[in-house]
Amino acid sequence: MEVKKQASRLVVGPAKDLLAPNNSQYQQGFVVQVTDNEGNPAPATIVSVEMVPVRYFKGQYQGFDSSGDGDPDEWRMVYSASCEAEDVNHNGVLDPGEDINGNGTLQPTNQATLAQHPSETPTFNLGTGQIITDDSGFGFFSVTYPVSQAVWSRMRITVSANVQGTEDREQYEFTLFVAENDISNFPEAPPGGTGSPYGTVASCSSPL
Ligand SMILES: [Ca+2]
Ligand SMILES: [Ca+2]
Ligand SMILES: [Ca+2]
Repeated sequence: MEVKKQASRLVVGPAKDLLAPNNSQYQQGFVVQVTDNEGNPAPATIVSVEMVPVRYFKGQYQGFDSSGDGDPDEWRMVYSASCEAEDVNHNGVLDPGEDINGNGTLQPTNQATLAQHPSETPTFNLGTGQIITDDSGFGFFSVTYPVSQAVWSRMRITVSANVQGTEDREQYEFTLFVAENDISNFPEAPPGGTGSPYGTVASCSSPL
């Protein structure tokens, strides 16, 4: 009788809280976990990590009355447009036909970068773009970005690993997180100000 084997699993997602290493940046920790065909941890597995922007958003934060007393007390973002990232071939260069909003540069500006996790190991090797998992099949990395990019850019992380001869890939898409306590002090300005760095007009073909 043939025993049906479980496929190996590669899982990636955000870990714990959003960090603010300084006033101008956020840092979000991520964890990957690799499991082999029998459902056991896959230690010493090389996991490649890549990240590309997939969308950017236009719009602005507006004061919102969450307590119901008639006065605004927190900021909520109101999107006017959701636009496909202009760098469709993901090479980081503005190619003919990519400049949809006609401003001469790529949007989003792709200021989010992969980095080592600030405290957890094993972590991301900046030189190779890889993590080697620990005995439990875990590995860690982080994404750092200017606070002004939070909520206005959407990224896609792709992790891949070769487990027992099979190439596994997993993706995680997320809009850059904003710290809750940075938008709950209305009228103190939200990170980066009230407007999207990509404009407020409800059209992806305008830079305004
Ligand atoms: Ca209120
Ligand atoms: Ca390009
Ligand atoms: Ca552009």
